[in-house]
Amino acid sequence: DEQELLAQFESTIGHHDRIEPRDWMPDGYRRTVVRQVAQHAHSEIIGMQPEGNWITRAPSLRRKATLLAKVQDEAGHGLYLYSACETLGVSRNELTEMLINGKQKYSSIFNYPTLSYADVGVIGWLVDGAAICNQVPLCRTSYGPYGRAMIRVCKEESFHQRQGYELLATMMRGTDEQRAMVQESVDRFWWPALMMFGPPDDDSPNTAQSMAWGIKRNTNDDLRQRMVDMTVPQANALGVTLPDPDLRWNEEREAHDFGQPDWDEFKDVISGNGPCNAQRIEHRRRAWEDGAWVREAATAFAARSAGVADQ
Ligand code: FAQ
Repeated sequence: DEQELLAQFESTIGHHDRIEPRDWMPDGYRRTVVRQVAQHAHSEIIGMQPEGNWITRAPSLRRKATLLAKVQDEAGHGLYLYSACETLGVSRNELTEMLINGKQKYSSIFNYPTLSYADVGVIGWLVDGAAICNQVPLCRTSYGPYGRAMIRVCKEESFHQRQGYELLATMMRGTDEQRAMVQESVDRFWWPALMMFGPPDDDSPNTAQSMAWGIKRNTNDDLRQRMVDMTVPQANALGVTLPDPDLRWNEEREAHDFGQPDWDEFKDVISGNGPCNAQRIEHRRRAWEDGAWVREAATAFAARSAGVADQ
């Protein structure tokens, strides 16, 4: 009965074992995993747009090939994550509809424009850097298909992060104008990158329950702190300044003190009013509509092939 199933579920969670698709789970657990994994998948897919904007304008063949590969990886991550979500009984079509209708979210960071080529490097360095901080612990998330997807995704994100850092290191060895481009981009992306970890812990409605269920392994503020501590030495090595006058090493805590992002701006962006929200969704809607004939043809072909197999 239900009581027994719940006890079994809680024992699995208590032992840090995985919940698998056919296991019994509380409705709230299922809803929360679907919400988080769907948002994650949507972020990968929408996240192709800001960098995709620079593919035709990459400064060399090598940079173009690298950027193409990275953006393709993001499509792959999105597809794994949609598959992980489908194990919980929602289809990719339904998920895409919920993205386009605004019923599900995607990461705030992809609602900012990419204004210069340095943004490609800064997204790799800071945005993929933040993604790694957030996702490495998710390899141990309690939902099996999500955790296993994260293992491969994290390996690819590490390549993306190095790619961004190497691009910036090259620009920083270039002209004064190139160094200024990098700094200007860091100034625009630093605070939005810190917002990726979500609202402060005392304003995060989902953290306590998601941690109790082992869906999240760390709080938002904990991971944000890790990101700052990881990034400061890299910024020094690059020779860029992080735009935070309150940023300093705290001997006692053995961690950096830092300022707060503008949380009103964050709320605006996640309610659909960021600089590029409308453009991102419009682009996705158009791609979805333009692809309808491919889905129809694939479905018709699959049905015909199945018919042939039956004969
Ligand atoms: N953006 O109670 P919490 C990538 C929402 S990396 C938008 O703290 P939770 C790789 C939250 O959903 C980016 N919304 O929520 C890449 C909730 O709203 P809801 C993707 C946000 O879930 C790199 C409300 O605020 N990574 O794509 C954000 O416990 C380069 C209250 O917040 C992931 O998705 C935000 N930043 O914690 C691709 C990682 N923060 O749903 C291309 C997995 C919060 O109740 C290029 N996700 N909200 O309406 C997570 O770890 C968690 O879901 C958090 C949020 C930490 C994002």
